[in-house]
Amino acid sequence: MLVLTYGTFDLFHYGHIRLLERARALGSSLGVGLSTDEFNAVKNKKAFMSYAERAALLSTCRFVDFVFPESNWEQKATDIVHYRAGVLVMGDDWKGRFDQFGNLCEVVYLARTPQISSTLMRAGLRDYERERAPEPVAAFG
Ligand code: C2G
Repeated sequence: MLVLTYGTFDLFHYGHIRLLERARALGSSLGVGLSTDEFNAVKNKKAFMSYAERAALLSTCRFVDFVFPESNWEQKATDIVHYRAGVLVMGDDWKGRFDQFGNLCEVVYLARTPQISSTLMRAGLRDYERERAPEPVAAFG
């Protein structure tokens, strides 16, 4: 049975991997609707990595069988029917938000992995660079 999930998956991290692993375990294959750069703008999200980069990373993940573009909120219904998905999985930060697809397939919300997110990683990388930045050379004069 096919499982579907959706997201931006920017700066691919173990929170994403744990979600994908548990989603995949609910069926026999997993498709990921990957938010396009344009749809991220609709979601008020600016991904660090392009759609192509995020798709390339996701495709290396052994829990993912295929990746397709997520361009809008509404396509989940047509995707579920088109791919004959048996389960829609999302992290529980979305709990309740996709129950309307319960008439097409099972909707499962999985616990989000704490203390990791693309936002935290960006902030952490900024701090890391700041700590490593060379001491400014004192201006002469
Ligand atoms: N996630 C998680 N644990 C984290 C971070 C993310 O379980 N520490 C899950 C999210 O709950 C989501 C998936 O990983 O199910 C992808 O997360 P994002 O890339 O942040 O996706 P999001 O912006 O929530 O987009 O139509 C649905 C949207 O496209 C979801």
